[in-house]
Amino acid sequence: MPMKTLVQFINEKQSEYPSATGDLTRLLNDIGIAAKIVNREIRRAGLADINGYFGTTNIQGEDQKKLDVFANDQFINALKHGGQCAALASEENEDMIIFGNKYSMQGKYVVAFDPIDGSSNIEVNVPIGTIFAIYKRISSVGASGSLEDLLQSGNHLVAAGYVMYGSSTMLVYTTGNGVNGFTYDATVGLFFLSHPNMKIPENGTIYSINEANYRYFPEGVKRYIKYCQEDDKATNRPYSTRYIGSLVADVHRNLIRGGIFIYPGTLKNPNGKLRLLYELAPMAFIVEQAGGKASDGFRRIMDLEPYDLHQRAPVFIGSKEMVIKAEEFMQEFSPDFVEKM
Ligand code: AHM
Ligand code: MG
Repeated sequence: MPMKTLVQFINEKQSEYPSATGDLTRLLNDIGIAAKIVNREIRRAGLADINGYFGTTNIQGEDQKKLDVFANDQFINALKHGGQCAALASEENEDMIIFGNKYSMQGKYVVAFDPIDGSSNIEVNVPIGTIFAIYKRISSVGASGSLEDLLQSGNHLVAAGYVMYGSSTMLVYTTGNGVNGFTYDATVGLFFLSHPNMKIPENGTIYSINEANYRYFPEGVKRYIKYCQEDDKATNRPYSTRYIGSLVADVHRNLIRGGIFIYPGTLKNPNGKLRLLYELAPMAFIVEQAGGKASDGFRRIMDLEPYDLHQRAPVFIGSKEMVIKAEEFMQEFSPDFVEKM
């Protein structure tokens, strides 16, 4: 059977919309090219001098790894020279980057991204990822991009996706019409459609959470964990724990197998750890498009209004029935927790 490439698939989708200009197609293709370059470098990690720290810290106060910096540069360059993107926000840059060249100012879109998600896993050869979120700008085409272009809720996402650099490299994306996954064939340098129309099981038996923070969890999360660990044949409990520590890889596994990923707010950090704009909103869009659910325990992640590029939010994301159950525990045992956010 002939295999469809990512570029062919994107072009085919565009042709279903007679009014489409091809700008989003070009933007997605540019992201695909940057992903290939980053993938090449990741595959050489350990051989090339790409492991380790760069000697700087980012806005979150985290040490930047060489690969964080390399990947960030690749995506910025791809977007800067592509001409479709007027401005961007990255985990690695405190402020948004506005492309001042005339070409980019004509771009209709802005992009928020996390160039390397799961950085702490780089030197131990565990899957890492890239996450991207594409919004249509609010400011006029031809003018400079503005902060309000990026501070839009997930409901305004035009497209979102992730790249997972795992045992194989995959690019998974949605434009709001289902989710499709592509696997990279390094021998020909192309992504091929391998996971058409991905659907997350409504229920699963995996829960993913960093349980080391248990004593700081809200009561609702503590009770939900106990629920996951109880014996009950009818609901296949006890569930299993799987925690990679790379959001992309944990969510990707749950997308295929069924499961829930939780990074809750804690008594120490009421908004949790993960960032709304370039981690949670795009992953929520993908999971919802695959039939799953993503919430902060009370509200849809997609409904949360960003006020800061690097703002954090708690997250419960994955199989619909599992997220609904976790929300019930939050609402019953930690109803005041939403106020802390
Ligand atoms: P990063 O983007 O700086 O790598 O941080 C995000 C990562 C997620 O991929 C992962 O889910 C989480 O941080 C793990 O955090 P923790 O080590 O606290 O469990
Ligand atoms: Mg990240």
